[in-house]
Amino acid sequence: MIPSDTIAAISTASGPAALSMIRISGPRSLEIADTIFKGRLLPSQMPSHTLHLGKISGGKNQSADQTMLAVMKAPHSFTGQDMAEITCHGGEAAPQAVLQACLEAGARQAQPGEFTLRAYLNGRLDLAQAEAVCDIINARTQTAAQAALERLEGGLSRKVSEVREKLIALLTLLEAWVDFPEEDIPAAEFKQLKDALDQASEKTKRLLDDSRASLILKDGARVVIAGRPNAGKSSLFNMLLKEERAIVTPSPGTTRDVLEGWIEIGGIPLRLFDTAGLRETSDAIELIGVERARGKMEQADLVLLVLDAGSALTSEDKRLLELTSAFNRIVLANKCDLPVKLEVESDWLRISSITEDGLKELEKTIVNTLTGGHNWEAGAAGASNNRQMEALKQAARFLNNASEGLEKKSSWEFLAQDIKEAVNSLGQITGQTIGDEVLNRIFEQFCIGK
Ligand SMILES: Nc1nc2c(ncn2[C@@H]2O[C@H](COP(=O)(O)OP(=O)(O)OP(=O)(O)O)[C@@H](O)[C@H]2O)c(=O)[nH]1
Ligand SMILES: [Mg+2]
Repeated sequence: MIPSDTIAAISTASGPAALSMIRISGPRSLEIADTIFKGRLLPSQMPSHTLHLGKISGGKNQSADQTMLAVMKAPHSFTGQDMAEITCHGGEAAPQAVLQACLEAGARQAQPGEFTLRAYLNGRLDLAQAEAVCDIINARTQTAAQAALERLEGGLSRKVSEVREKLIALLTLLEAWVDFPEEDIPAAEFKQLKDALDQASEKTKRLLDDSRASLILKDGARVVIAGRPNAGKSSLFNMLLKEERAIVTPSPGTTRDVLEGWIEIGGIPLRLFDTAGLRETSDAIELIGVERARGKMEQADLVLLVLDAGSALTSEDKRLLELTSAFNRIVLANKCDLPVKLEVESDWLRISSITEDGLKELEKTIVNTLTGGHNWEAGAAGASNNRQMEALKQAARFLNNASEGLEKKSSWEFLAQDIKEAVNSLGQITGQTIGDEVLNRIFEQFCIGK
């Protein structure tokens, strides 16, 4: 299972930088390092987890760079194999020369995510932890990085394994009953089974609830600014982005395409979308914009519905209020710096996209609406991608089937089958029950050198 060749890759991003790092992992790591590193000691003689100054020389004995080399011996390394990490000068030339020296000495260029894959195959990390490595690298806010770190340290895995192990214990209990199919289960055992199933369902549902936070922290909350033309959507977009990104003019129908920008509010990454003003139109280009705006609203985690406080509600506003009532939304009475003619309802927010009045209140309301008032900084270790989410949903479905089966006194075999399926689904999250194809697909998304 664990590859026996030795891989190397530049683990740092390319471009001008003070330093860069090249990583080597595999049984021949130290032998390769011995060939290319010229210092006081040979890497194979260095104690594990020590750092040494020396030069790397390439195939023609040309100096590649002055470097620091760290040795991590198996099994106490990230991958669980012998590893060397060479820190050289940054930029393009030096790291490429060091990598080239590694390859010429017998290492193979690593595929994306191959170091983490080896860590997983060696049992250093489970699959949910391996995915968290990627999430830390891609985190846009400190809170998101913190949540990913919690998953890397086993926060999600522990919760999933706890439910899974209880279910496995339940299966053992059930299997004893399979041998006596005719007998009724005694009341005490029935209650034990029912309680255990209820608890497993409850914990799985809680994990699904926590997943909303994890997913939003990882991928950003999709916040769509919508409203009729000229309400001030693009002005609000620019105000939240703190830059003049969208074109603002006094003529209705200015914005045609959907504009996107990232912001952070209260540690939550937000993907903010400015959209075309929603109205009936015969203009072919505007119509496409209106269709796109509607599409974006359908996928939103939150809609900011902008009304123009300078005029009374129009029929278009009324339609939009009705249309968005089913969404997670905040209604904004914009242009409150002007004389207000709109009847502002108590749960609407008064803002001005010109004077920035109401901005702080709006930011607070956005965070509260998205988090439901919970403190996400405390960390919610739920599923953080669709794969984990689907596995949790599947487990919840099988647990539900099992509970119903128990009530209906289905045969033990059926009951056991549902519980086994739930155990398998949960195992997909941590990787116990997953095929090579899925595994490869997951690690392909990693960057090279990770
Ligand atoms: N006084 C005042 N004017 C505003 C405010 N917000 C926007 N405006 C003005 O209203 C006009 C329209 O603003 P936009 O931000 O382009 O409106 P929009 O909703 O994006 O319009 P479309 O893209 O056409 O749908 C511009 O002249 C803005 O300067 C505000 O809070 N106060
Ligand atoms: Mg606009």
